[in-house]
Amino acid sequence: MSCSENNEHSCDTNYCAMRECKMEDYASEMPRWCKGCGDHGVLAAIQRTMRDHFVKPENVVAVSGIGCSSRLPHYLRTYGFHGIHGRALPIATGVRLSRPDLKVIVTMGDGDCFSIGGNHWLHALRYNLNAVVLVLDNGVYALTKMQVSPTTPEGVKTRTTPQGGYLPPFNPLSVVAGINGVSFLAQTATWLPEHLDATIEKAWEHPGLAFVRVLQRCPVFMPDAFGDGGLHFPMAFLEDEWGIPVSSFLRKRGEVQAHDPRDLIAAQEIAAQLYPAPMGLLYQNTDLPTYEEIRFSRRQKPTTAAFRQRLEGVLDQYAVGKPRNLPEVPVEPESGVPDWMAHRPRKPERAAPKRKLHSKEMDEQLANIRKETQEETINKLVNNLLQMNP
Ligand SMILES: Cc1ncc(C[n+]2csc(CCOP(=O)(O)OP(=O)(O)O)c2C)c(N)n1
Ligand code: SF4
Ligand SMILES: [Mg+2]
Repeated sequence: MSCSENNEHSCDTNYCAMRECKMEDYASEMPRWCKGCGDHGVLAAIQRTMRDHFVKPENVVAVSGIGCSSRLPHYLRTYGFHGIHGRALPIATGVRLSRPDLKVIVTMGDGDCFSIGGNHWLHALRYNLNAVVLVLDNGVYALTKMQVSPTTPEGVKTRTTPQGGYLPPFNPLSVVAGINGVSFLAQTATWLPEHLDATIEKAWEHPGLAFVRVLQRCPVFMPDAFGDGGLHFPMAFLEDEWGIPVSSFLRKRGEVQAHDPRDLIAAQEIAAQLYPAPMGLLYQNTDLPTYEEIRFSRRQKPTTAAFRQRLEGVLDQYAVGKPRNLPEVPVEPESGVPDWMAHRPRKPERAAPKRKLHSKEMDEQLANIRKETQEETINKLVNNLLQMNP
């Protein structure tokens, strides 16, 4: 069969693996995000990374929870799973374990990941699943129209904190850097397209769970979270030959801080630094095994026949009619009482209440018991003696 893309090889699929994809090949419907929303930039950065890495859309699954940010899989022309609030990571784990041949990219919001999905987040990090995990952190619950989130800056008014948030914001970088098993931690921002692109590209290439916190502008519900949409936000760009390149443009936007991303202790110190916000690669360890590698190396993959047999067994339990291994369908007895009712265990008969004994009666009964016991014991002893000396 000739190639559907007119490439110079024979190809028997409509999706030629050697075809070249353009940006529009990764785009589906028109995004419904607001004008100026940082989510647009993240979508474009993912699409650019896929194009530059010659990734075919059919080899990717985008998974999300619920929120503005979680609408991303709708706009990316790959396989997608718009999950439920906070549960993107368990879904992604299932996808990876059943289809390790597919690349998984997860997008979540700050509420989605750090709040309702917090528990899943911690354990996914520990598992070191092979996936790109982007948290689009705008410091607010945006989809539900401005409730306080774990990363809302202190004192900022929201619909659930009309007098301003009471607590200092949660620091996700410190949490990630403190978990054993973490293999990749980076921070970038939607108002720095070139840094965002380079960070997503680095995360895409990482063999393990690449956790990226993307500071995301939400001009509608949190316009001041990052110093006028990032314009006056204090940043420190981490520089190293293993890290994210710091261009001359970025040098003008903030400080430059030397940091070796292979040094976990240094990464933990930097993660705790709130201002200037560390931007770039905080930590990377490419030697850690992924969860899939551990799982598949210790488990024997069932053969197709064994798998089918197991599946048939499960399906049989739900078979209509006269399934195997299930009791016969009960027949109506003549009395008209359904069999299942007739054989229903009855309530146990209530025992007749014990009569209270007077003390004299009780003494007599005790004396009888003693007498019987004594006689029994004497009989036993006599029998034993007889056996010993017949
Ligand atoms: C189980 C559950 N709880 C709550 C909600 C309501 N809800 C939908 S989106 C959302 C918050 C979204 O905020 P975030 O995760 O920060 O995403 P953003 O919209 O800011 O991108 C909430 C609370 C829900 N859909 N499901
Ligand atoms: S409400 Fe905010 S986060 Fe949601 S689409 Fe609009 S700008 Fe983006
Ligand atoms: Mg949010």
